[in-house]
Amino acid sequence: MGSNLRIDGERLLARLAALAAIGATPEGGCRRLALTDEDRQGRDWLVAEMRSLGLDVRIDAIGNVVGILKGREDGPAVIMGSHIDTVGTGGRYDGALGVVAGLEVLATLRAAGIVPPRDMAVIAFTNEEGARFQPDMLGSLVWAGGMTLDAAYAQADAEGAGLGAELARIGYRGPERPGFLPAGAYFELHIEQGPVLESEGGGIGAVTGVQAITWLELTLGGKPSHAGTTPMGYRRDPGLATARLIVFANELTGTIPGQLANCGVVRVSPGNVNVVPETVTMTLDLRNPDDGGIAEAETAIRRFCAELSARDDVTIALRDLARFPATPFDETLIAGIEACAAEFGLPVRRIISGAGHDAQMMARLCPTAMIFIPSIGGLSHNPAERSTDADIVAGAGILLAAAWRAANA
Ligand code: HGY
Ligand code: MN
Ligand code: MN
Repeated sequence: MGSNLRIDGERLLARLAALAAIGATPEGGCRRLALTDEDRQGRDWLVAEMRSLGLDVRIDAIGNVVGILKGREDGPAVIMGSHIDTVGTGGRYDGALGVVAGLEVLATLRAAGIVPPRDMAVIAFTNEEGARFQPDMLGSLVWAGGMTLDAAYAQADAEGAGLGAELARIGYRGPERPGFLPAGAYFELHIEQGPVLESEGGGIGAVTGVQAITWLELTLGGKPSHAGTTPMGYRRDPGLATARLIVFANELTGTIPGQLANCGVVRVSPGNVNVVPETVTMTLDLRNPDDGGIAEAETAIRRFCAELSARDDVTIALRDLARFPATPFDETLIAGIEACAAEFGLPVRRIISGAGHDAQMMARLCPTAMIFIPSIGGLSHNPAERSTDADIVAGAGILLAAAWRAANA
């Protein structure tokens, strides 16, 4: 058994389309921000699909949705997963692919009447994106014991809505203890979200690990004053300081090898055209494959903030939103993915992940690996995010083969 098992591509694509219809945006993408009604609808859909497959459906206290195919014996489960929440301008595949493909693997085993040696499961983790509540990968971080439930529940979005209250509001504050299902191995199928695989003619990515991520929130405080009557030399302008900080972070990417920097949020108060701002809240998303490099970038930014505060006579307060080290994946599982791709006659290459993933957290618990398929144009976190049906089906086939190999190891 095993080598002749094949997923049902049409069934997989139909489920992906059904999920993409939930929170669909006019631009052709998806908007299912964590713990919104759209996220709840996606969760309800997933639970119904899991139940239709006869899986044992469990919801844990941080809202992770778990579908379990019982195995013959007790023992650590082979888990597949990802997330169904999206960023505000999300696409159809980021996260959804890994959850729906995991479902397809279990559906394939069920349809063949196969009982795996030990439990196999698919998990949709809560709030992977970190777009509404920080940090990102929050549900898998709690699952892996890296954040307490109390700390997670206390997170609030930009409007002040609490994570715990929102989880209860949508009915997904479940009874299970996060991490209740012991994991023997974890696999995540995901779109690459970058241009590498496509630029090399396509194929499968055997992901070697995830780069380090640091998210900072900076609150800059000045003095609100009239934009027409206040001489430039008298201003304490956090808006100007913010602009200087964004340029500084960007220039670091030219001096620190592998360094990336993004400012995705700038909230100005009072936000009136004719008022020198009182406060600006901004975020910096720093990434680097090397822990030393990202630490160097953060140190430089903190030092620049001290200089900027004196220069522009503004206050600058920093708050951590996320901080995750570079995370390597399991060599045996990576080699297994390469072998599965070769058996399917698919080109495969090793690749590091630029994006954060729930696999980054599951790697704290068990041998973990990811499978990438190409993103058309390398585009993601964009409604135009697309992958070909052929790559989607091929990726899910590798997920089945790799997970089954691990289940029988
Ligand atoms: O931010 C990330 O890399 C992921 O999309 N949450
Ligand atoms: Mn993702
Ligand atoms: Mn994402």
